[in-house]
Amino acid sequence: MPDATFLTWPFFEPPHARFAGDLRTWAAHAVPPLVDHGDVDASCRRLVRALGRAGWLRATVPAAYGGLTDGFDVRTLCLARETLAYQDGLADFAFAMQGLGTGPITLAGSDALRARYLPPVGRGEAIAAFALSEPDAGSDVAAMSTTATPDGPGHVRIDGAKTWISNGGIADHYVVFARTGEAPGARGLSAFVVDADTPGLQIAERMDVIAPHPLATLRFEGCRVPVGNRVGGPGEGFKVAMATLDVFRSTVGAAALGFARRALDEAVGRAATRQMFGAPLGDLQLTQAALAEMATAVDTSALLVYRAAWTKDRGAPRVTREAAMAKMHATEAAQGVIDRAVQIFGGLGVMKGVKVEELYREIRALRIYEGATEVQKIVIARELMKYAAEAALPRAAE
Ligand code: COS
Repeated sequence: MPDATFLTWPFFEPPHARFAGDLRTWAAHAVPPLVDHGDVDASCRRLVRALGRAGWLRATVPAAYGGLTDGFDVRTLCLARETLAYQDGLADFAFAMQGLGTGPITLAGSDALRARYLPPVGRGEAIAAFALSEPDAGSDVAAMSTTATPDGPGHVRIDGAKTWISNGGIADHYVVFARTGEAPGARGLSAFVVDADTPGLQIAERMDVIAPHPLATLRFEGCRVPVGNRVGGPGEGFKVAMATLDVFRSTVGAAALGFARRALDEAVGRAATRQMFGAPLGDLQLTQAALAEMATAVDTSALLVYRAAWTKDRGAPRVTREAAMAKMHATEAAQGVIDRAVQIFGGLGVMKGVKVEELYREIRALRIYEGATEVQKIVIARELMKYAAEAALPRAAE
């Protein structure tokens, strides 16, 4: 049973603790039979359906469209991801992508788009995806080259490619970001919802990665989409993407936290039972030092993740700095915690089928996707510099 004492922290309200406790109980018995890491497409479809039927996906859409709370409750999203990641990476993935894939619609979509796309996603009857990255524009979003150009009355045509798209190949719809050219760079992008069966949208390639999940490159060739499918105003795509990432970056940190907490628990269990030099491994001071540092890393991640989530839930319009810190720290710290857990397991730690081996593969991509650690550093530093300019901090004499 994972440590749940953090739920008494002042960041949370009673419904949060209930949500986390109930989800933990559900996930422990419902998730294992649904997951086959050798068939990630079928597993994710099963997981989305089950998460929807059990009501957990209601956390990914607003109450007006069948959801749990008025807007995003970021603490609930983070608790869900942490709890599901503790159980299984694919369960976390299936949950998270429903929220990220419709996040732009929730935050900036028209009532018509919300009414059409959000309820089935919240019930687990449709699968969502977020298509931002391109072969030559991952971290540098403003450099994207996919275009959406006017094509007859009331339509645009989308041409280009998107890559590293989670749920690519199994999604029912994608929020696609494209250059519409209102202005150069970041100010000339717009977002559109594209149904998966729209002519001109093809899955160009399925991608296999060290912790497999549905992932693909998409190709758009003359893909006609009604202008009414635009999410937000013309030229507002970059802001829509960034506002969505402001919400979901904290949740990536939460998933990393779930992996790290699981690795810590596995390591403590191993240290308590594995005999070495005539005593449990945990009697060795080097093991104790490792466990102490791992536990501290887990708690610092939790503090940053739930600080960011709480700040957003309290109504802060932007949590760019807090979310970037949470994502950066929690993913980097989790990598270290899991690595040490593998070390404590010794040879067993790198054997397929052993949980820490799975965690070792699962954590790696989180330091890269939704803004690599290096991007988070840029984001945090820019926020500091902005603050320095606005607050007129004391400057050294020139
Ligand atoms: N929320 C709302 N608006 C935001 C925002 C946010 N978090 N961040 C930036 N904006 C706005 C800015 O205020 C600016 O608006 P104005 O044009 O009105 O001034 C506009 O968006 C452009 O911002 P900026 O000049 O900072 O754009 P850059 O191209 O320099 O941004 C970074 C660079 C690195 C910050 C950005 O490209 C980024 O976050 N990249 C990582 C993307 C990512 O996570 N990719 C992974 C794919 S998702 S799985």
